[in-house]
Amino acid sequence: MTPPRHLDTTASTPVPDREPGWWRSAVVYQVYPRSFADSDGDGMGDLQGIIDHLDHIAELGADVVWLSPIYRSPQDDNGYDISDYQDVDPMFGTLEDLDRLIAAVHERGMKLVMDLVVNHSSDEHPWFQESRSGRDSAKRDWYVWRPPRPGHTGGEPGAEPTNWHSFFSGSTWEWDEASGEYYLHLFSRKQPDLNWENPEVREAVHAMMRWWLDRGVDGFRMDVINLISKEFGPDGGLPDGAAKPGTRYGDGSPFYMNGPRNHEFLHEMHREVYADAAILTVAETPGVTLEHARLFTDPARREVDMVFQFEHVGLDHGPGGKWDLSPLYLPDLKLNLAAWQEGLADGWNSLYWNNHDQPRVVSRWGDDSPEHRVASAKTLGTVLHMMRGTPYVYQGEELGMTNAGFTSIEDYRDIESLNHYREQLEHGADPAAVLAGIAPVSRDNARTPMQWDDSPAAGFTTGTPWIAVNPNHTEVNAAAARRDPGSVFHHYRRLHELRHTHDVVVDGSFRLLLPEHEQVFAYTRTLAGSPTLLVVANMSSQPATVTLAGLADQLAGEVLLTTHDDGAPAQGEELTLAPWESRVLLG
Ligand code: TEU
Repeated sequence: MTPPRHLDTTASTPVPDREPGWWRSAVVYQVYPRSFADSDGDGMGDLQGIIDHLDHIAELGADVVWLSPIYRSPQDDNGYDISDYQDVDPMFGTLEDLDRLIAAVHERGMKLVMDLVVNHSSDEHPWFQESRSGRDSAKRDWYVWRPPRPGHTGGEPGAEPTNWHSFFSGSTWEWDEASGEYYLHLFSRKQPDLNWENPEVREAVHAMMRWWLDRGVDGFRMDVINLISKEFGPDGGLPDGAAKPGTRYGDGSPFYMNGPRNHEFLHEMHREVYADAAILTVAETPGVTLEHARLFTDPARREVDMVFQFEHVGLDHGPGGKWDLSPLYLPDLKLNLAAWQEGLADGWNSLYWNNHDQPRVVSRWGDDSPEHRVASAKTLGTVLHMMRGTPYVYQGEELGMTNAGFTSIEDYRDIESLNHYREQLEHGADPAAVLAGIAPVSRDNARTPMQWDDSPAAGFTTGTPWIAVNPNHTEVNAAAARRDPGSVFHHYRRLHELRHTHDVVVDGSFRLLLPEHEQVFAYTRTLAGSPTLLVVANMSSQPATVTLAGLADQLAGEVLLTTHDDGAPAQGEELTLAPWESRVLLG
């Protein structure tokens, strides 16, 4: 048995001990501060709001709180554009509030992980301000500055040093008239990329990270950390990417994703910052391959503990990419997740459906109709949480919160959605069609306020929320879920309990069953000295019948968790499941 997760809170030190590998049996809860809870009525979540609601997270049985950025920021990308890495933005509170939050998290036996956003800073960071002051600035080389394309005049379309398309639309290059060069920004023009080739940049980042560890934080979630090493040519040049159909841009990702010095930079960070700290490090790595993930997470290489991979959340992207969602084909999802389970069998996975960048999973791959919302949210939770790896729960996922249902561009706040809309309209696209593409996938689906109760602003604020509250908060809210033993909340709580009490959930090896089945997701977890864990889940809104050869004992085994108390008993190796019914069995 793994030891109890929650430490004795009466112990004299509120700082939890950190045993090496403690995160293997941990569940992480992600808080998106601006949308979690507002304590002062300005319509924006804040640190005191988080402190006020920590018991919700503790009751859910989470071990770790990951805070999306609360640093000083112009908020061009909701805090992923940082102008001071060592201060709290006044809209969220003060450093003292953060110290109180860290203490309050520790008092509850939990740990705190900070977001680390160092692929880029804000253009309002003093480092960048100094860098842009002139070509001879001492910090010029802290960012990526390049002259216009030969034969072109700076600032004119086509003069950009490369044809790369930004994650947030438009070029990745911004012309700086005053100093006569372009700077690189893979995201918005207010998020200039730091130049990791420069050792001073790396040392400044390491020093900042050490400062946070001294302040008591227990880990880092490293934003797009596999984009930090760009593939510069011998002369410092960067190549054009393959043309992106329908745009005047190219795909630069082969020249900045999992780049040549990426592993070296993370190994160096490990050595300089956390070699002896036993913190949790999770690298956010869009476009990561299994091969690179193995390298990032191999303990012997001393880089990071785990990565967020993106393959599974790209499976429903159509030919037009993320704005062109198509229905998920379940066997694709099963095979993909199984490949990661098996591929990282000697390493470690992170497990997630949701975060602040993804649409709500119950709307995306579940069924958010009144009839099936609760069961599908529970079943999605079950198939994810019974896999091997560290599960991440995004605020509101434990309530089965749904997509926003926005119908007007005025409702949206996210820079990615708004820039995409503008770029498409500039190209003559039909506004209604662009909106229809944005609605199911916009990051704002995840960012509507946390639904605490059925009051007008869902208990999120007494003021006007910065983004609209989902009207379904009258039904879908934490107060109601906590009262109802059949709620998604209590189901997630039990999933976390299973991880904390059954070694097979933490360490068992994974085997996918019925890979081709288009409705049912089934797998086993096996561990020497433990009965076999069997997960069978109907991932559809129709009943499903399966035959699980050789698993009659497990099908008749102990029911650890189910979505339907009235489920039909198995007949030998055959089982019929109601829509969105799932069972976790031990036998
Ligand atoms: O996201 C990186 C990322 O690649 C995507 O998930 C991104 O959000 C976008 O949707 C791609 O289409 C991280 C953060 O999680 C995100 O919130 C930031 O906007 C981004 O980095 C830049 O810091």
